[in-house]
Amino acid sequence: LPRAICLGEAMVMLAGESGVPLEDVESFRRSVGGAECNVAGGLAALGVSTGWISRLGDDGFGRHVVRDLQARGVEVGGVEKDPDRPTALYVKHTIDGHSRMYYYRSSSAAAAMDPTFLDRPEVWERLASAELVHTTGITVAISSTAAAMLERLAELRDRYGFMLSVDLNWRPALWRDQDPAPLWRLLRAADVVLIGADEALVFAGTNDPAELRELLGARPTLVVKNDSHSALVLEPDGRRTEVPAVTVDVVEPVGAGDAFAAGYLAGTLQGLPVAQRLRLGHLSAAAVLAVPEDHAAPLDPAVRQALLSCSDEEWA
Ligand code: KDG
Repeated sequence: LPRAICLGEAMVMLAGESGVPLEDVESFRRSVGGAECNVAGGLAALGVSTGWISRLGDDGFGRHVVRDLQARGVEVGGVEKDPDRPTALYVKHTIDGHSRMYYYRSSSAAAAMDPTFLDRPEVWERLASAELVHTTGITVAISSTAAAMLERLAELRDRYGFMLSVDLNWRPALWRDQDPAPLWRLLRAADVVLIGADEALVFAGTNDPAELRELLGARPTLVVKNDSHSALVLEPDGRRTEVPAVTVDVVEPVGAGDAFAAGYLAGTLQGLPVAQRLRLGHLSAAAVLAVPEDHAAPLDPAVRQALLSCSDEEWA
């Protein structure tokens, strides 16, 4: 069974030609998106045996998602097919240099996940033997039943002993006037919280790591990503490690945060020193920043190794 599990919704992503108003786009390029499945693909690409757990419609889009993830080396034995609800879709469209996401997911198969979903043997067996389980704030937002499922996931962590990782992934379009209290609870219960400095400002009113520590409590290791500049880790014992990002020509940024999470978490599972976990995060993010999709082909292992082991001066 996989060492790492990612739990959350995947969607078929349709990308319209950039620069053309959406109402004039005639054909769309299909890909797969969804924060947790992006992380699953990123972990698998870095050699971590990884499963993705979720629900999909019993439809062509669902079959495409499964095929795509399997081709990226992700284990999908914990996926449930719903005969009545569809696989979610989302449209990503870039105009005037900004990407916008339009969701078609409100009554999707994944939105129907609830706490009993974790009792399915295919699911609890995987959770019970995993070292790491990763999810995001998106899954809290997609439905109140999915939010309740994640409360249960935090309880199961105490029983099964996996490391619980949560990326804030603040998506205002999914929250509207929902109460974010369940998301705060999940973040405070996590062992690792990944958070972007810009989204932290909107969600928490601060991106100062010490203030985030006050707000999120003593438990989680905080990983604060400062976009293109740097990322830092603030451990529960107060140790702080910061590593500058690598500079790339950005084609399209969506998914880079998930790739960063995959790199950081793969480095954690592989027992790398904290600074190298951050380097691996930056390298994975850079690969996604350079493509229009939400995920990218894995970096050549020899290049990756050379970059991970170079000196701080060479890295900077
Ligand atoms: O982090 C990237 C995701 O935002 C993208 O793949 C789509 O999961 C998605 C979402 O809900 O926005």
